[in-house]
Amino acid sequence: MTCVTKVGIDDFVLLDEITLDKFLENLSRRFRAGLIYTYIGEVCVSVNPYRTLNIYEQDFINKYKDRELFENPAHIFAIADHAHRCMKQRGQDSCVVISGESGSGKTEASKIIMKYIAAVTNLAGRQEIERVKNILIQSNTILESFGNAKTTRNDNSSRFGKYMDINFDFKGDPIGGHVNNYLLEKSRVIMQQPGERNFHSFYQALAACNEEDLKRLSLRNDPFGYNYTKYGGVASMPDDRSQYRATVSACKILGFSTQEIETLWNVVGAILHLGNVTFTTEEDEVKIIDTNSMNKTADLLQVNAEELKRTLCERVIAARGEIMQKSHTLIEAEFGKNALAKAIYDKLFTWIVSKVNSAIDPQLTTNIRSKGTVIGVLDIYGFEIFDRNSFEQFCINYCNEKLQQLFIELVLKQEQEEYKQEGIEWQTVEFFNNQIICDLVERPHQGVLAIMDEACLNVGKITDEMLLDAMDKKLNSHQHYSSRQLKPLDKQMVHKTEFRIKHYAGDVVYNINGFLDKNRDTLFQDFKRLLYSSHAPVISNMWPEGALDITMTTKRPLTAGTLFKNSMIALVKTLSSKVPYYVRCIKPNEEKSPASLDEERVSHQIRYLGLLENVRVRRAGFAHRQTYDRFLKRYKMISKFTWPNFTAGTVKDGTQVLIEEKGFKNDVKYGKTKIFIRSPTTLFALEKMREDLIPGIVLLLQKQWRGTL
Ligand code: AD9
Ligand code: MG
Repeated sequence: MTCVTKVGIDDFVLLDEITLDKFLENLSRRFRAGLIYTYIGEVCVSVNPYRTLNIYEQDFINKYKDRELFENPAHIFAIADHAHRCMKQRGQDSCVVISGESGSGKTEASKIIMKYIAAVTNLAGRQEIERVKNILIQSNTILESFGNAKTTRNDNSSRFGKYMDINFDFKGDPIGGHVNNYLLEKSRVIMQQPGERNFHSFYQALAACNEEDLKRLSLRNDPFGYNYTKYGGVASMPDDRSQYRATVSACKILGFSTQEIETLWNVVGAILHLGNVTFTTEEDEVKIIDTNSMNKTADLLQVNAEELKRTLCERVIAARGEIMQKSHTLIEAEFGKNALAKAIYDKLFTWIVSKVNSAIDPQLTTNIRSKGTVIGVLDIYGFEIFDRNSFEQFCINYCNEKLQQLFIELVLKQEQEEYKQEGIEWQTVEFFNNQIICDLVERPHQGVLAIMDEACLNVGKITDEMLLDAMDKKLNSHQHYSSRQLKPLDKQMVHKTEFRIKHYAGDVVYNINGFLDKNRDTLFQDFKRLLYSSHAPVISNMWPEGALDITMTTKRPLTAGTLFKNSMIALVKTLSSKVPYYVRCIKPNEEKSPASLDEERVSHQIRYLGLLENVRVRRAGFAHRQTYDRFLKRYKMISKFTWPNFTAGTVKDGTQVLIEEKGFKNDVKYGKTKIFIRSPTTLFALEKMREDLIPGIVLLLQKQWRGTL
C-alpha cells in the first residue's frame, strides 16, 4: 500500500487563516505530494492528478470501509462510504453531486465512486447482485463510447449529462439502477472544431472492426476519408481499438442481442456514409453526386435507396388539401442531410440508454418489488469556453449554473439560514449568488430561452440576427448580458453575431448562428417516415412518429431549449429531495500535465466554485446537528441521568444534562430545536460510548425479556 504521509492539512476548515493564498498553498503542496483530495467538512475537493495513482486498490478499500470521514486521510472513498452507510442506516436517499469544469475529473470521480460501492457490497456473493454490479459498471463503457469525444479541453469529454440512480435493498446491496441522460451534443456528429473529434464510436468502428465487419459496413479504416470524422484533423487515438472490444463486450454483458449489436454499428457506418453524400443542382433541381455513399447508407439503415434519395432531394408537402413534391434548394438538401445524421445518432444514443435502463431495472433484474433506497450519482458536462461557443455550450453552461445554484442553496444559504432560525450567534458570510444568471436564462417571457422560443414560433420569418436583436432589446440592461455596446478596450469584443454572458465561472461569448435551428430541432417528416419503414426493427422502433400520415397535423413539439430547461428543473428537484454529498473537481492546468498546478487558473476555480465561502460557513459552523428529540433517543443510554428515560424536563434539558455530564459543554451550542456539535471528534466519542454500551443493553433487554416469560 502506498504510504500516505501527511502533507498540509486534510480539511480546509483547519486552515489558520481563510485566505485564497493559504487555500492555494495547501492545495498545491498536497497536489505535488500526490494527495489530490482535501475536505471542506463533508465536501470533497479533488484535483485532477493527470496520472495513475495507486490509491484505489483493495487495501485502500479495506481502509475506508465502515469508517468515519475523519478517521482516515481525505479520500473520495470516504465520501462514497459515508453516503452508502448513511443511506443504509437511516434509509434515506442520497446523491453525490460532482461538479467542476471540463477536464477536472468528474467522470473519473463518478466511476471511482461506483467501483467503491461495488467493492464494498454483496459480501454474501449473491449472483443476481453481482450481475447488477457488473452491468452498472459496464454501462459506463458503452455510454462513454457513444456519448464522449475528444475536445480541446478533455480527450474524453462527456458530451451528455448523466444522472444515475443506484437502487439498494435493505442490506445495502445494489439491486438495480436508472440512468437519466441530458441533451447530447449532437452537432458534433456533423462538425468538429480543429483539434477535436466526433464521438469515440465512429473511430472505434473504423479502427477496430475486423476485415469482415468493415466489408459489411463498406468502410475503410481511414477517418480522414469521411467528412464527418475529418473536420477536427485528429484521427485515431491509441485506445480506439481496445475500446471497441470493450464496448462490444459491454453490450453483450448488458444483454444486447447479436442483431442489436450489428444494428448499432450499422447505424454508425450509415452516418459515416451519409456524411459523404454530396449534392449539385441541375435545372433548378437538387441531385446527388455520389450515389454510392447514398446506396451504402440505405443498405445499412435497411431502407429503400430510391426513397432515401428522394427524401434527401425533395419533400412532400400538404397544401390546401393537395399533396405535392417540392425540390429542396442546395442549402436545404445539405441542411436536411445533416439534420438526418444528427437525429439518427441522437435516437441511437437514447435507445442505448433505454437498453441500459432495462438491463438494470430493479424490478426486472431481481424479484424485489420495492425500489429500496437510492444513491444518485450526477456526472454532467463541465463548464466550458471554446474559441467558438454555440447553443450547446450555452445549455452546458446553464446546466452548470443550475448546479452551482443548488450548491449555494444547500451548502451556503440553508446552513446560514438554519443558524438564524435556531437563534445561533452567527457572522454572516457573503457570497455571490448566481440566481441572477439562472434568471437571465430561464425567466418566463424575459429570459434568453423564452426569447428564443418566441422567435422559433415564426418559422422562416426570423433569422438568427433578428433573434439577437430581440435579445438585445430585452436584455441590454442586464448586468450579466452584453452584446453590441461594448467598450472598445474590452478584451473580448463581441461582433454583430455574438452575445456575451457573464457566467459565474467566467465570461463566454456565444455565436448566435444556428441558435434558432438548434432550438427548433426539427427533422423533415419525410425522413421520419423513411426510417419508420426500415426493415431493421431497432431502427424502425426508434421512429414511431414516422407512422403518421402526411395529412395529419401534429402538435408543435417543445423546443430543445425548453426541454433542456425542464429537465434541469426536474434534476434539481430530484437532487434536492436527497441527502447531498459534494465532490468539487479542480483542473490543475490546461496542458493535461501531472506536473504543474497553474496558480492563476486554480485560484479562479477556487473563487468561482465558492470554496472559500464554503470553508467560512463550515468553519464557523458545526460538524453535526440534530433535533433534541432524535439526539436523546440515540444517546440516552450513555448517561445515568437520561437512561432509560429523562423525565426531569424537556428533551432540550435532557440533552444539556447529558452533554455536560460527558464534558462536551464547550463544543456545542443549543438552538431552539436542535443541538449543534462543532467538532466531529465529539460526535465520534458519543458514538463510541454508545457502541460500547450496546452489547450490555442487549443483554439486559434479553434478561428482562426472559424474566417476563
Ligand atoms: V468533461 O466536463 O466531461 O469534459 P470531466 O468529466 O470533468 O470533464 P474526466 O473525468 O473525463 O473530466 O477527466 C479527464 C481526464 O483526466 C481523464 O480522462 C483522466 O485521464 C484524467 N483523470 C481525471 N481524474 C483522474 C484520477 N482520479 N486519476 C487519474 C484522472 N487520472
Ligand atoms: Mg466527463
